[in-house]
Amino acid sequence: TPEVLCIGETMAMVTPADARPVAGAEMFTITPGGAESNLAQYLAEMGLATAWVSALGADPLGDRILAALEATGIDTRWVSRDPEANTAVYVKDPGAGVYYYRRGSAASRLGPEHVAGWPVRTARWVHVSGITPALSPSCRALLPAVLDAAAHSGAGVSFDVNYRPALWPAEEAARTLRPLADRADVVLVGRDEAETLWQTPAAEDIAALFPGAGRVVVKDGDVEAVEVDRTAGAGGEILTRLPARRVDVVEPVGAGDAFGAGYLIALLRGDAATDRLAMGHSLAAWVLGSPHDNRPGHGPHVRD
Ligand code: KDG
Repeated sequence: TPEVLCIGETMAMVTPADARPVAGAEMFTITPGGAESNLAQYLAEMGLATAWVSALGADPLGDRILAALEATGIDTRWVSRDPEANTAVYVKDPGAGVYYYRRGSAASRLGPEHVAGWPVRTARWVHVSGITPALSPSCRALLPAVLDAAAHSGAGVSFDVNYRPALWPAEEAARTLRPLADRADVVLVGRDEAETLWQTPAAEDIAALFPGAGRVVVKDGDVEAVEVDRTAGAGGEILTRLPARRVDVVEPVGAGDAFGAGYLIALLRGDAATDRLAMGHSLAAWVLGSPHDNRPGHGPHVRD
């Protein structure tokens, strides 16, 4: 049985192999692109029994994603294949941005009725993100069902806010994500995205948005990370801040997932607050210095 479940859509990510613009590039790579499975990969690679749970189309891109994620050690037993929908596609155009082809995808058709079939009750930890509620009305109803199941069994929950402006307007995201995140044990949120969504640039004010969460971790890119910990009870809060390592940033996408993975790996093995943030920074530095969203095997350029 998996110790950690990561739930959310993974797309077939198409990237020009030589970093030329998509319109003129000749060679492309296709790898799994999804915030929750990115995080799951690091956990699996660190030896935690980790399952990624989602839906894929019954198509070759789905086969490819499944094979690539299984090769990293992720348990994919609970991934369903939908014969009536496609695997979503995500195109990264160097210098121009990212393009989603995901409306009506297999994962967007998931809903609360699927949760009973997933091993939430036996898991120690469940990781979800604010991307899921942006995908469809049924996906928006999915996270409350996951949170209910986790609350019932006592599984811990981490929630990465992961605001994706291409998917929905800030006002709607702000209204939807805040009460969901507030039910988590750990909220992971970028300083920038909190400012966009809730106009709160300071870590202390960001933490105050989620009074129900045991720990709020504010990631400020390659500057610093701050953890506000309320788990000691009695209304007390312990604030820990740790500057990030110096990195030559090649491509920032995926650094938030890596940070979250490092933080959770450290939390789950009982490390102290400073070590939790340090582990987050270490994995994030790895990704910041590489053109990839994940795949820690690709060389970093870290200056110490
Ligand atoms: O965190 C990186 C992800 O944003 C990327 O891999 C794709 O999951 C993705 C999304 O929905 O943007």
